[in-house]
Amino acid sequence: MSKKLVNAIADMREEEALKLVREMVEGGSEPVVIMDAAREAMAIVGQRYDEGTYFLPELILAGEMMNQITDIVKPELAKLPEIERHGKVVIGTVAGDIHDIGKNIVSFMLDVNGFDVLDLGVDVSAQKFVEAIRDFQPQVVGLSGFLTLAFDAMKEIVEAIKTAGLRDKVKIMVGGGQVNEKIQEYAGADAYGKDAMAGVSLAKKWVGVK
Ligand code: B12
Repeated sequence: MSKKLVNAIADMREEEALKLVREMVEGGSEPVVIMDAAREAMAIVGQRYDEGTYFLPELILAGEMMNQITDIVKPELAKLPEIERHGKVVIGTVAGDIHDIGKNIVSFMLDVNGFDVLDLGVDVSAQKFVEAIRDFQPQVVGLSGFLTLAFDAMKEIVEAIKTAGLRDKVKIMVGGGQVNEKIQEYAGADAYGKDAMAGVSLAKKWVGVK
């Protein structure tokens, strides 16, 4: 069933993909399994775009499918046995960048792994991050970005957090498409996470949970 879902999303068969997700939910599949299939499909979509077989309309449709799948799966989380909450995370796609598929997966995985997540959405300014840290008081901040110009935005956000006197209150992780350890260093963040599970591991480590 997972493989079928991966193919349906990757091949842009929207109705079939959503039907499969509903069937998987009804059949008791774990939300994480469904989201993992969706993530695998998105990687294929990305490849096809890079190879020149897919263009912007396919990417937009893929983004919409991801959002619809998340909407179907999210309510299922509430039905899971209550898990211990470990801490709080503020996350967002940085200013100038609207790619949110990867960030949404990270948000989702943090949530199912016991974190209260405040997702600020896309194109989030340094000011918004600073305000959210003051109000929500997270232990962890996640900055997502897929464009090259996101690297400077990440640096500006970390600087603004420093200027606001909040830098020692939070650990900051960065991730997304072309982000790597070098960008993490450039931005002045604490760590780089290559995927959603890496983000979960970092957050757990920082709040002292195994
Ligand atoms: C889908 C997509 C889009 C969709 C986005 C839909 C959406 N709702 O997000 C749309 C069509 C809107 C889009 C628009 C654009 N895009 Co685009 N897009 C892509 C594409 C194909 C896939 C990105 C994606 O979502 N991948 C799927 C996810 C799941 O990927 P992932 O990396 O595995 O995600 C994991 C990690 O990154 C990590 N992660 C992510 N965030 C975080 C955060 C933290 C804290 C942690 C720990 C981990 C983490 O966890 C994720 C889950 O495991 C990439 C190409 C590619 N192959 O990557 C181009 C790409 C990113 N886009 C690109 C460009 C240029 C654009 C546009 C400027 C195009 C245009 N001319 O308008 C606009 C940007 C507008 C803007 N201001 O942002 C370029 C960027 C080039 C660059 N160097 O800057 C790319 C690389 C394509 C290319 N090869 O040229 N795009």
